[in-house]
Amino acid sequence: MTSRPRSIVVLTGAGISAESGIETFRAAEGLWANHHVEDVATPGGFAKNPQLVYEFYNQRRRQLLSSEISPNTAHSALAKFEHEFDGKFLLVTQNVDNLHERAGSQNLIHMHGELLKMRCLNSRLVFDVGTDFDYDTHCRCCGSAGNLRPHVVWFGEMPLQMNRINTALENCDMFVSIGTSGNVYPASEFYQTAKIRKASTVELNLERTGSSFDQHVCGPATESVPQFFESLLRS
Ligand code: BJW
Repeated sequence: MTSRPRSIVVLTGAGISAESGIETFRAAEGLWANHHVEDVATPGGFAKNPQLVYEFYNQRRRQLLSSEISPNTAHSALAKFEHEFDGKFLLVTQNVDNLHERAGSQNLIHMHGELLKMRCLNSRLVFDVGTDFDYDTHCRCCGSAGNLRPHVVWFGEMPLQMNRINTALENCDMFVSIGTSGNVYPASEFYQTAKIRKASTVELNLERTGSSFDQHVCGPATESVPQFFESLLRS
């Protein structure tokens, strides 16, 4: 049994949404299985072939909005924990889906952006989007076509709200990483930032990754996440 912390930061990755039917990135049949990463996840790829990138995200947005996809028990367990916990709680997700908010999570940062948002390249204004869009779509602020891009963070770009995330990491006494391979900086270093202030660090993942957390729990998120957070509430 883990003793109850006063301030918790949780990081989630694609693994938490896998059992909702959304593919992870690096699995053999994952989101990048039929693409070169540099073609669909870099500013250079977008500049070279915007239509390919628009279609990649349009297809994922259509899937997210379909009736097949809904939050699972891991998303719900985090929302329940946040609601019942009497300390500080910040949920940072690398995922661009909206399953955490649909499950009821509130104090949430999408550090790699959101699939249901687009951004104007001129004004940097961000808009909600629930349909396909592409090079020919006219922007709501400047009225021109060719100015809209997915509001996501690609390689070489700065993740969102890093100041807020770092402050929370530096002041937490528990850091929990769920369903992420730990391949992508800066999220891959969050556990080390938390450790500097002696926070306990926990990994919940299907399999153990290379990072050295204080505690590793292996198993599907729909089992490990409800069990871990229920036990924390009872501690
Ligand atoms: C389960 C499960 C189940 C499965 N239950 N678990 C050399 C050159 C150029 C750049 C760099 C370089 N070296 C380092 C960099 C930096 C670079 C980087 O990290 N590159 C590495 C590839 C080397 N990072 C960046 O460029 C970042 N920006 C940056 O560094 O800015 C500078 C800066 C920042 C901060 C301070 C100061 C300076 C930006 C990174 C942006 C990443 N963007 C993407 C795409 C987002 C849009 C989209 O969705 O398409 O984000 S890439 C992709 O990877 C996506 C994910 O959020 C991210 C992480 O993936 P995740 O979630 O870990 O998924 P998987 O598939 O890898 O793993 C799934 C895990 O789940 C596995 O472990 C499974 O076991 C597990 N799992 N089923 C539990 N049921």
